[in-house]
Amino acid sequence: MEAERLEQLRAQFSAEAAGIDSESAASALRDRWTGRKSGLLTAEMKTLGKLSPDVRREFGLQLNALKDEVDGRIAELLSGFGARREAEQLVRERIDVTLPGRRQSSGRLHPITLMRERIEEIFVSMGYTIEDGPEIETDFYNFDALNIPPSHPARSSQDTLYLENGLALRSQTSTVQIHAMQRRRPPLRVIAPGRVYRRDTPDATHNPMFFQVEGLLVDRRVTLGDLKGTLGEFVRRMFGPGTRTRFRPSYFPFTEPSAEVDYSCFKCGGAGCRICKGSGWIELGGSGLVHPNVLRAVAIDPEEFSGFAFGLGIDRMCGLMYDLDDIRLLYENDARFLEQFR
Ligand code: FA5
Repeated sequence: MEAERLEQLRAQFSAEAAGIDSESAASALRDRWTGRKSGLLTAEMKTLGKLSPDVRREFGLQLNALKDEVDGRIAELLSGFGARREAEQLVRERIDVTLPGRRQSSGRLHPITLMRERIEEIFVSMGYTIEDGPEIETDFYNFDALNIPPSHPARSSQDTLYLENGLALRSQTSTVQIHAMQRRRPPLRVIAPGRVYRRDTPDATHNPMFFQVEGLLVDRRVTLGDLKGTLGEFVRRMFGPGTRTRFRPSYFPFTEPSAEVDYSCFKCGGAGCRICKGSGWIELGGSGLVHPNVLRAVAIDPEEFSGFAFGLGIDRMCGLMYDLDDIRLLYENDARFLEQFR
């Protein structure tokens, strides 16, 4: 009777185990057969107490053997499905370590910064130091000390951006000439790159805020020849050894004599092209010998000392060098534009 019951249970378990097709079904099978509370074999064990001692021992041994078979089979099923799940997961989450990594984008120096650094390198190698000055100035630095008379149009609010209390944004780096001569006594050679502000209407060659670099050298017996030699050397190092300069008479209140400086086009060498608009020459900036009144404003004796000064526009240099159609691009902060410069 008990032997029959055992065979029946074994056959039933085999049939159920054969139909198991998932890990969760295998877990459910385990609960159904060996679960502590309501497992079929657990219930069968509980009936042992009602049997006679001889039958109980025999049936008990066989029931335990069946339980071992059931446990073994269920463990086999579970580990089979577990292994399959792991294998599937490995395939699903496979990482192709041979794929190239994601490119990290790093910042670049702004074209104005690149140009300023090239200019600084050239002048520093010629013994110049780099000077700095405020962007907000009083009338003394903006005009008086630079020999700009009270009636001069540059003082008008149409040209200069005034702030409160008579202060104004500097419209040229020439203001740093005054600071430099107040800070140090001659002989001195400085360059001063920096931002300047003008009430200019923006267009392809004008920004209301742009960069200039000022140069100033004060010593004994400085001549126009020194100025020409210095700017000539600068353009040769900047634009190539064959670059020539030309000086055209001009007027600035703070220099006498004054000159506009041009250099031969770096693209066509002077033959005439799109960059130089067919003239063969490109404007570099203003220059001249420091006016005696400017030296007097900072208590330097013009009988003993003389000097030269120049002021160059960095934005336009940048525009020409990088062949930009419009220098306003420099301040639009479009990453696609800025990424191109090194
Ligand atoms: C001056 O600013 C004088 N301070 C230069 C100078 C210094 C003369 C020392 C003598 C001695 P100017 O206004 O020409 O000069 O300007 C110089 C350069 O600034 C120009 O050649 C041009 O390259 C640049 N520039 C002028 N206005 C603008 C603007 N709105 N946008 C971009 N660049 C400009």
